[in-house]
Amino acid sequence: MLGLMSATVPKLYALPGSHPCAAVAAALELKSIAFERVDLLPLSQILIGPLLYGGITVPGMRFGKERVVGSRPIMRRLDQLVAQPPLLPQPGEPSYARVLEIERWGDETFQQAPRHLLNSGFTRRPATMESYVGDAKLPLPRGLMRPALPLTARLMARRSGSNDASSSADIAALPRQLDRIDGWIGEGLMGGERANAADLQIGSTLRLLMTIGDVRPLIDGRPAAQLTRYFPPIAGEIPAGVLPSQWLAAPAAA
Ligand SMILES: N[C@@H](CCC(=O)N[C@@H](CS)C(=O)NCC(=O)O)C(=O)O
Repeated sequence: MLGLMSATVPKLYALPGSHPCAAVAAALELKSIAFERVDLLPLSQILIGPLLYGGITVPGMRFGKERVVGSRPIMRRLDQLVAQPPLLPQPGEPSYARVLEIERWGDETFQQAPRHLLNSGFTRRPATMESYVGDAKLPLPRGLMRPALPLTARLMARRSGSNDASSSADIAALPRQLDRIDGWIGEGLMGGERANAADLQIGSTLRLLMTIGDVRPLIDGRPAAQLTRYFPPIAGEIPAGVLPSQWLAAPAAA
């Protein structure tokens, strides 16, 4: 086990609510790897991430002196460090390349949707951002962070390229994306008894999307919604009615 290989407990650098961080945390739990989670303040990772773990986005990890940045590189490293249970099918299996490709899509494409939609919710109602902190231990008391929430929300939106156009396009694209995910579950590539890397990547995104009251009804009841079962309950809520109702007209008609 990892404890025998390294004297120091691996550290996961994260942001509260972050979905790729949740995917990595679930993989660590699945493999019974003890780790220390360090929650950063939003945007602080740009300054201190390079020093702490060698990157400017989370998740980042340190295994002793080794630093790994990004949910997919971390998943690959975890499989090297602790083989069981594996996060991917065996390389010889036909599903191997498909699961890797679904995971890549989950990281490069699907991951952006909650980012844009949360940023749209936070800029409209900055107080909702605090609900995502849950019981995370942050380096500043919440009372001190509160006055900075409106500016933080605007800066996060700018950094992610989130605006009304990107968010309404993400909602419009969601039904077809969910059809794809339901299809992969139907093919047996995802949704098994034990999560694989694609389940963790996409399930964490769905779980975060389902904290947005206006979006949740689009996912509820679909097979895709079952992928959230690999995760503990999430803190945070943007109540229904915060996002403009016209954004929901296209998916409702579909
Ligand atoms: N696709 C990358 C994305 C990482 C990413 O963008 N993480 C967000 C949090 S969910 C972040 O660090 N955002 C801050 C920023 O870009 O400044 C991964 O899965 O590791």
